[in-house]
Amino acid sequence: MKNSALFQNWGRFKKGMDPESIQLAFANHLEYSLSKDQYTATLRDMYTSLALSIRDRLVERWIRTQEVYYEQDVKRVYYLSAEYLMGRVMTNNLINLGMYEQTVEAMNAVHVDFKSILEQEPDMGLGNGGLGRLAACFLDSMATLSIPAYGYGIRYEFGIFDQEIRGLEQVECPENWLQYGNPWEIARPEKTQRVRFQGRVEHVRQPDGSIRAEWVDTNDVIGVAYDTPINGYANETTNTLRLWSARASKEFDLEYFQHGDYMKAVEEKNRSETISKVLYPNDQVYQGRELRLKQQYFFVSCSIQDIIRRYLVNHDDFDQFAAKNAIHMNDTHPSLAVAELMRLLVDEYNLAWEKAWEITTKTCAYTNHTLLAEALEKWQVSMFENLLPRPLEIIYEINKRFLRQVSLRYPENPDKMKQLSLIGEGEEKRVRMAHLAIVGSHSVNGVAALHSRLLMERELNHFYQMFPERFNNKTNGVTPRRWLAAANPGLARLISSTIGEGWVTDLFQLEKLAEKASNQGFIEQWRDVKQENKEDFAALVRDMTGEIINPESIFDFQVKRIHEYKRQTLNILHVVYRWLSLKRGEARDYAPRTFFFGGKAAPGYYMAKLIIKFICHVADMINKDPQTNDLLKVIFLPNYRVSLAERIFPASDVSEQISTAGYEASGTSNMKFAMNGALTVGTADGANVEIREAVGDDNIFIFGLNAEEAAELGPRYNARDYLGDQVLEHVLSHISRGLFNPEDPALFHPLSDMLLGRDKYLNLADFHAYVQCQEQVDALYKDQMEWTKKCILNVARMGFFSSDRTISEYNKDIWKAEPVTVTRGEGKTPDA
Ligand code: NBG
Repeated sequence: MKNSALFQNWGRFKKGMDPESIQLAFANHLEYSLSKDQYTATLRDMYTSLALSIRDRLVERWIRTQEVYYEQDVKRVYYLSAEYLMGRVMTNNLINLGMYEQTVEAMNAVHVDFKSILEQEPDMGLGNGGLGRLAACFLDSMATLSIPAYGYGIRYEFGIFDQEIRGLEQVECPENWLQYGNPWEIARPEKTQRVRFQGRVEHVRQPDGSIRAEWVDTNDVIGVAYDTPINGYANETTNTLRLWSARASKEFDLEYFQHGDYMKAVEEKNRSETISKVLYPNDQVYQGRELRLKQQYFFVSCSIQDIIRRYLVNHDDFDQFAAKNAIHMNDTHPSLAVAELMRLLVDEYNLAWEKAWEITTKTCAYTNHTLLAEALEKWQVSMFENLLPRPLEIIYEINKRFLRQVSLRYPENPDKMKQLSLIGEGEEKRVRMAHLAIVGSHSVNGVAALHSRLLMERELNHFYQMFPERFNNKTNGVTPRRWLAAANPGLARLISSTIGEGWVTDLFQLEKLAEKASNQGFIEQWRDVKQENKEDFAALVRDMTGEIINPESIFDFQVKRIHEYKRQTLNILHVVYRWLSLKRGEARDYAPRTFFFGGKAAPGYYMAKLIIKFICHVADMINKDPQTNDLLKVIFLPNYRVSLAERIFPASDVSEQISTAGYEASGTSNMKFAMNGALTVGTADGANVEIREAVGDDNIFIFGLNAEEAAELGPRYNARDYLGDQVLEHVLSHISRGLFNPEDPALFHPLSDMLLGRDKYLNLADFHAYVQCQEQVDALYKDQMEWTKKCILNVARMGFFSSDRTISEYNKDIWKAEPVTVTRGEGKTPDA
């Protein structure tokens, strides 16, 4: 309801961005929002007050942005993702608002240490790894490119667990990020959606003779919206990340109350609220748990209902739906969106099936993020029957019609039906979520050129033949605001003072650095920045682990989830190899190097946890060896997460990207490292291939089998073919005989068994090439001028890997939404 009187003062309280206004706002929130004074205010209170002050400034832009979207009835992009790995948001918000310097000044003026305020913010860790972080980078780019966009997801009460290393192994601790409240979000208890589960379906004949499905006797859960503003860089656009939190529905409780069972009612309430309790900590492993399926349907159903509600504000029929909405599925986790949109259009809004199907396929698009078979979601039909009977019927109907199309297309090939069906007929019937996503979408993309090609040629070839026009590639990117401007202020300053600030929104401008790559003065400045970052990082490592490391050594990192295909094993084998070579006094020209590892293992992934344990045992032994200490150290960095990553990339010299070719869909840390001036040691996998094309063969270390060779070797791989090197044999026998753990010599047996047995990831096949490559790294590092020149060229050629480029491509090819410039007219009322 419009109420002009209410808004007559609209705009009179506009928030200033100067240090004095920030200081006032800060003091105001400390006193009036938190009720604290100079004696009682803690650092956390100061963080909260500052966050609220910044949020006020976001809110002005946010309200205006949403008004403009309604006024202009724009086409909206909806990004559906089960994960958002946002990390901390304060610095990013300040940089995008253009008030970072002013805030530092404001805090200095009141003698508050700004850095320690930043440290108060917990990471918003609502994701596992690359997939969730990509979603976060995309939100930043969509807002920066002024695309009317919304992120939809789940407000997990517990995000990814905190990892501690105790007794040289991983221990998982719950991460309670909401413990002290979340000043960035705004709860919308009035914005709720009802989600149905269980029950049964009645097919009721209507007066006009048609049959209508009614999903009845359901157990409902309520989704409550929590909104976080996402602002663009140097513009007024402020989009929304809407996360759903589960709340018990009244009716659901009442049933039990009526039977007088108060305790049961409360228990049931708790049960429905567990839906948004915790993020599943598996990265790329499908684990068919019912609660996970509930999470997926819960957030998809809330989101699709919300999308329709918003559309109907400006429309009274669905004719414009596909023209006004793009729904993007980040992997198959939200692929029930296809069935849910169909269900709502057909059951709730009475559209004919054909019409609804046309709208659905024109609206939906799907990104595949993996080539690992074990990551593919295939939900048991029996689980669907119980939990989601009506969506299951819809899926069957989609399949029936689709298979008719298949048999028309391939009348003489009945196998095609089996291969393409949405229902897999194994020992147990299962819904193949990727098939649902592909059939229900007008676009299917992979996340790097190689990955997309392999999808078309191999994993999804049957679908590619059926729908070639749907398939495309969108190589991943990362946001330069967070990963360069915010994370590496020293380098950002040097770059801006050399080529101006345009690179922040047009990363291709970094190319202008190339002509400076051989300039001695510039090289020295560059090295100074890197050295300072490394010294800062060494201090952090000392605080975190107690280890003293040499800041002059090569800082070599492999940080990512622990996975066999990512081959942390290959890296640690080489470390042990290097150590043994040094012990044997072999005259290898090693440069001093610190090997850092970091990453979480899924709690149920035995081999991944064993790999962490092994790395920690090796580190424990090697770091105590005075004979080799000045040349070699190994550090396992506990609790790798976004905020730690922000410290790592700026301090890095070498980036390890060594997955078995053909398994890493893209990788994105490879881009963040290169953007911060590290040189890549990597296989020809994922986006490494495109990084090589961009920076040139001379500026990257690519080694080992390519994807075709690895696939070809796989079936006839025999690890023992690659022994024959004495040192390597020693390495392996030390592992199996327990050199690193004399108290329990069999501990790492499974690891050496894997490496010498049917190792799917071909560690030993790439080992020698890897060792050679690492020796080239040492040699180059000794020539600091040459080394730094290559670092500069890497940064200069990272333009392509900005998520702004990626998002522009998504928008041009898939979403086709018009960017909208938002301006804040002074003193304008919302209905003006
Ligand atoms: C991951 C891939 C990475 C890729 C990110 C983002 C999943 C399922 N996939 O290679 O393994 O960079 O997605 O696209 O997490």
